[in-house]
Amino acid sequence: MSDPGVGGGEQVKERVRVEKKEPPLFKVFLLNDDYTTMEFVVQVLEEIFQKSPAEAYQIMMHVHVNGRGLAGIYPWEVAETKVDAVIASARAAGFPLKAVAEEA
Ligand code: TYC
Repeated sequence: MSDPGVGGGEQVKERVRVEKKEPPLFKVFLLNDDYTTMEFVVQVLEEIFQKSPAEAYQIMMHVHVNGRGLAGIYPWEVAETKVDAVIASARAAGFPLKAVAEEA
């Protein structure tokens, strides 16, 4: 490799890339179980994930039938906070509801 050096007529790259990298996103899924009530899952989707009542019901039924369902997509810190909020709220109410975050 030749050294571009100074002078000598060769162009020296003066600017560093300023490309902005988007932070990675994480999908938060709710998992089905046999004990958490449907009403509680709908409430969690409305209160923690800001879903409308209709959307919350639809997502809850999807989880109930398919085993898991997407509650939202967020940067890591937000996704982690949502998962913790679901677990804390469920445990306080005596339900085993689980949520997990996976890189989108
Ligand atoms: N399967 C639960 C029931 O029949 C309802 C439920 C739905 C639980 C979604 C968890 O993430 C869940 N009561």
